[in-house]
Amino acid sequence: MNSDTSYSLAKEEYAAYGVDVEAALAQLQATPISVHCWQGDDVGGFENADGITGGGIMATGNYPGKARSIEELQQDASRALSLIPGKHRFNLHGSYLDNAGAPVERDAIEPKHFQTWVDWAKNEGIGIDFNPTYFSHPKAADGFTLSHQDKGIRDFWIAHTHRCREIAAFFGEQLGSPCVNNIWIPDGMKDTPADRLAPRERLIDSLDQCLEPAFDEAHLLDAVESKLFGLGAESYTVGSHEFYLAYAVKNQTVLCLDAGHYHPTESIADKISAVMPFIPRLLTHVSRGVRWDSDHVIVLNDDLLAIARELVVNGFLDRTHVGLDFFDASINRITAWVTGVRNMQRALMIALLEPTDRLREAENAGDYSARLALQESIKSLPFGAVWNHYCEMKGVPADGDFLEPIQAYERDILSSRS
Ligand code: RNT
Ligand code: ZN
Repeated sequence: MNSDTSYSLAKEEYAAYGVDVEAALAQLQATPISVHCWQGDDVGGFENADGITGGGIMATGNYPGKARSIEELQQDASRALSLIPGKHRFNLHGSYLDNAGAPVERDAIEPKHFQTWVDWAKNEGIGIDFNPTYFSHPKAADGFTLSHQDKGIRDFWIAHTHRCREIAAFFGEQLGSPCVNNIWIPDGMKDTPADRLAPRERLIDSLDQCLEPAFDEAHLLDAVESKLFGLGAESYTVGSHEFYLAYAVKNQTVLCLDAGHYHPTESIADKISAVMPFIPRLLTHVSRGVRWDSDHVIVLNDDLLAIARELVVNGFLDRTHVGLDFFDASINRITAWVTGVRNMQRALMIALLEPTDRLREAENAGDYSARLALQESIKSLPFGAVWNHYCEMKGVPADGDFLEPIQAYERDILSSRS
């Protein structure tokens, strides 16, 4: 059966459930995924040659071929984007600057150090998102940044945040689409603190100063991201979930929910409808936690389907920035990107194809048996035929066909990198 026939039959099957497949695909097409740069070089950045990470995040594995320069990272990202249907965004960190070989301190970085990224993004026709980098730095080495006891160190990181907000606004203005600048700090303690409050009070004060200069929302949106624990910060995290939830509600910033930053049986899927009535916008860091790691490549599992469903069926997509956050250095990094981004899109598409009205009708009628039967029946619907049709429409390989071009790229390009 050719793919046109599979697609036509699939459309009929969905129509029988009252689902308009073409409308679903139009919405999928209008939903960019913010693709994180750091999967391409194991969170190393380009401040210096070492690219050593610290601050509780660590990529594990030594698969050959990682990007060693901005040029290589752009080349790899372009290759990945060419195998993903639709137009997306690229999510950079402060440490991915172009310093032309002369180190620039983090409190002195400027838009000009990111001109090469603007040029590349314009060429790709995509927007950029941003993050200050509060890790992998001598002034973060004792585990504290914006909540540090030392005012000098806090001021340094506040200045870094100001520079990053200026850079983010520059991206937003240059690329004609608001840039989300996401604040995540590693601050925390390995063992039981004597004082849990003082660092949090200092963090509130620092954040207030960081966010003090106002920018045009058409250029810059500020986000804050919590965490549960990190490597070496197992007992206490200053910027916990409750802390940032309260901060975002009070200050009406974007709230970032990272799927890997909660207790293992907690899912961010259930948090979405709880926080959205109180915050203006949501940023997701869709990730996959596995035991102590919070950053495995996302797979099409129940957790991912549940997150996508909550964004879609509640009509939250227009207030959500769908970002990803994973980094696996043990496999081909382009395969990691392409598989992860496509999985996010597949999950969104499956949610967009859900006959939600029928599920709600059953629920509102108190008929939970019908709800269960329907929830389970729709799992057999032919979403694969719709997805492969979408890929064809967008001129990218169907599932099963995207690995070969990545293997060719590895042979031709990646294998010559030491
Ligand atoms: C770390 C946070 C943060 C980072 C990136 C690199 O635990 O999830 O989002 O992964 O900024
Ligand atoms: Zn994250």
